[in-house]
Amino acid sequence: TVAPGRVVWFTGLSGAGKSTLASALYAELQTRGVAVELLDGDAVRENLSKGLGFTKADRDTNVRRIGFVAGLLAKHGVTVLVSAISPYADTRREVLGAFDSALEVFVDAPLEVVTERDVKGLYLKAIAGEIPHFTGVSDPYERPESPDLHLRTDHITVEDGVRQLLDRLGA
Ligand code: GGZ
Repeated sequence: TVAPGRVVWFTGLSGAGKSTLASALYAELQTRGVAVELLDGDAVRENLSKGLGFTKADRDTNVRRIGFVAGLLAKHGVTVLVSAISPYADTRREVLGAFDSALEVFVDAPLEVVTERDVKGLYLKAIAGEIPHFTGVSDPYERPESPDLHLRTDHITVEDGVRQLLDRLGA
């Protein structure tokens, strides 16, 4: 039984596997009858945060908006899965700190690995200088110092990750 109203916040580089893990956990929780919602970076930027860019100010605005919506849902007992790079430690601390028991999940794969995967071809463009402020290439990613869960996605499978997440949630 997953305690109601938990927030699970996936942070990490583009291509590290945040969305993959979050949607796999989402599916698993749904089959268990848990009220769960997914706030995914891509969908959020197309809707809630349309028009925002990738400066620190815009990323912070994005992350705070996600935190606000997560709070509304969690208040009603919904388990909220957030998938967003959320690269700045101070902003994560501020937003996650507002919850009683948010889990910070560091979805971690080395830059060489995500560059190699380059699912969307963004790293190639960023390295060529075609995308300014690209996280990990031309923009910072501040690694969590003490995440609740640290998943090395170059070493574990999605199933392993989901198992560890369910463990952490007490499910
Ligand atoms: C990082 C970028 C950028 C730049 C576009 N830097 O892997 P994706 O493609 O599908 O997810 C990334 C997404 C980042 O949005 P977030 O809302 O997660 O970022 S933040 O939490 O920092 O606000 C990536 C794509 O947008 N993308 N330009 N410059 N990622």
